[in-house]
Amino acid sequence: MAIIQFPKGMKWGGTATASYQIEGATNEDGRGISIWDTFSKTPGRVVNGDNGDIACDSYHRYEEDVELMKELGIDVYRFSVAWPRIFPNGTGGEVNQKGLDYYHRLVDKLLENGIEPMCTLYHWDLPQALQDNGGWNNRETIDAFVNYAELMFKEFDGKIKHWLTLNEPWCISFLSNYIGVHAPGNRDLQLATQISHHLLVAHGRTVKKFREIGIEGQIGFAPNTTWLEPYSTRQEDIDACNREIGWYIEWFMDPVFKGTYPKFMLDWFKKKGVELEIQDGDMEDIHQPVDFLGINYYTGHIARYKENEGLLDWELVEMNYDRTDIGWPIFPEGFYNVLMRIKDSYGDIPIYITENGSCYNDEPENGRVRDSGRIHYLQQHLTALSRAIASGVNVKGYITWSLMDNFEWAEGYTMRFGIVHVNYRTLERTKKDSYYWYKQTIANNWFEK
Ligand code: JSK
Repeated sequence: MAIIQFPKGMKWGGTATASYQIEGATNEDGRGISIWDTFSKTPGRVVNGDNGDIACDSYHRYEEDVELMKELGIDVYRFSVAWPRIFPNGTGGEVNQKGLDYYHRLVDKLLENGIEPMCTLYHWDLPQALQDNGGWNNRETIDAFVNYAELMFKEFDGKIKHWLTLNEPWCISFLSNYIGVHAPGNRDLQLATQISHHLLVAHGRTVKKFREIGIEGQIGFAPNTTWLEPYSTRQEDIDACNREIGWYIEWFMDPVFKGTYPKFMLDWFKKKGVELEIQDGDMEDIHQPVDFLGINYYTGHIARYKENEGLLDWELVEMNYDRTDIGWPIFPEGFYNVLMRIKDSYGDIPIYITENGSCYNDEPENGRVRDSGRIHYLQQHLTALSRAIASGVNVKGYITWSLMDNFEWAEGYTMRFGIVHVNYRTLERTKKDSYYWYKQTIANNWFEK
């Protein structure tokens, strides 16, 4: 038996959302079309042809969802705003008041229940009208984003104190435009890399705007991370793993914290034929102090060098580690290593774990969901987190993904990450065993295993 204890003042949270993953009501109250509406309705893109038209119907059931959070005892709820609910065409003078009203209802309900809202401005639902104009490859999208962010800051000043610009910029750029698995589904390394730069400029200019207009609160961004441990001490294994990690961590964090791209990654992109266009002032814009850093971590593995035509030059070595139901190896040491690498590179920046969680597809039996796999995963990763805290990583809070099962992007409704089960036919919510375990852990600020 061992007790894992967390620091006093540690904030506990639940994240349900990306807007598109839970809200539904895609045709209501003037919401515009997003790239995920288009993508999910394109045959072959999403498992079973699933889409977010109904999802968890949180647009209508948010009060019930806040009740679930209240009983859980969380301090903070991380959610995202659907840009096309605010500006149906992405930009222009027309603000859709009904879209704003929804987020006011949600935020007010959270505040009434003593739950702090943490708002992500961009969690992947780009207005389709902007995509039709080149999307994130067009620098006009940067201006449109800053304009939308400014409106949100002013509208919710005093209510929302924690803001995130972008969720998982690696996914927005490379997964969506190089690997082609997420919307808009391109497969072009040059395009994807240029988009990663535009995203960083959009992030930096938004932070600048936040300071200029003097908004009360804190702002950061939430990159996703992974860890590959080299199979051997051969230099080529070490370098290949380092580049994979650097693709997520240093590529996105060095510009923000140091004002430069990491040379080892620039060299690598160049070798693969990428020519990055950086305009005057871009690096200064990106290099804005942020108040905190969000970290998303799910998985890692062991890998070795393997020559490859594409960007990646590694292959996984099957270690027969346990995997979650989505097939991702359970690798809590990677979580610790990621946090230590960030501390070594960027110092004591306050960190919120903005996502960490697991996919287990357990169904209710007689009203109970026995998701012991998820509890085990949480125990392992919270123990890794406590190691990082003991080693001086400045962790302010932990937010699990996800409050409830929802639309898992290209996997549709087949992959469940929630601590609350959602029946997608009846939309009934059922608390899983992990919900009760997490509730107890939050109440105690420790757990025993
Ligand atoms: C989960 C990453 C934000 C929130 C959650 C999916 C993801 C992913 C999913 C990589 C990926 C697929 C598949 C193919 C081939 C080669 C969400 N987080 N989530 N985060 N990331 N890969 N090479 N590296 O739902 O909305 O890749 O990859």
